[in-house]
Amino acid sequence: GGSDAMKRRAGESAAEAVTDGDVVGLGTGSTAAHAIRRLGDRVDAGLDVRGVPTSFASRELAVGAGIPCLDLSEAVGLDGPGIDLAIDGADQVATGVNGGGAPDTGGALIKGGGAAHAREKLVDAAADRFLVVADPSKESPRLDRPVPVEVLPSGRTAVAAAVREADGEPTLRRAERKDGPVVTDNGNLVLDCAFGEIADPVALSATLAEVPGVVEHGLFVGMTDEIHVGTESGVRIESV
Ligand code: DER
Repeated sequence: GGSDAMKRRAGESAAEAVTDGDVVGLGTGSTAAHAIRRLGDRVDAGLDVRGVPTSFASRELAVGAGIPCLDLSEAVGLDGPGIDLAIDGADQVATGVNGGGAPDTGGALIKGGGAAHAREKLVDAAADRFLVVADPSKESPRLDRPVPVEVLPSGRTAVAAAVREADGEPTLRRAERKDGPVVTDNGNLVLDCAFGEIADPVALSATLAEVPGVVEHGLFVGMTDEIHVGTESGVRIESV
């Protein structure tokens, strides 16, 4: 959804938040791609920055844009420089505060449309600040899109059964330009799990995380620091 102009405004807005010497997590998807391209322009203009890509695709874009890259294992850990901020897109952003005592879900995300959410979550969580870039079509009072779940191939049917136990409906993600299922950068498969409206993303996140065979799920809860929403007229920046 959302026009490319709005995605571009969001991505470029987040790229402006990067300061000299930063290590930046580079998200995956078409909105984050705008941030990567803008960062490339800023590198050409003399910005000193290093990128930590979240996928094969984002690394390809970063290298093409002239952004020096670090592997996550070089950036975080004892002698690494750390990650100052991460810029990443989302499939859905919760804007509502759940009434009725359910936990506040503001800033909770569904990610994984690009099947990159395992390394995205690693990088986005390791960053001191996590900036989400989106167009208004991604915003919703409650999360209600299917949750992508990366699974070990041999565990796909066991995980599917556990998802059904949790009142979800799992669908193996089929590839388009390849026969058979989508295979992630990590060599795993993806189940898109429909739960309808998700009243308590924190609880569902914990439930999915403990299912054996789940490599990573696309609920990002309690991680968002800022949301840059590209609009028709400009950018709306929300602090979470
Ligand atoms: O896979 C992801 O989580 C991406 O961030 C992605 O789903 C968002 O994609 P888009 O920016 O191309 O809409």
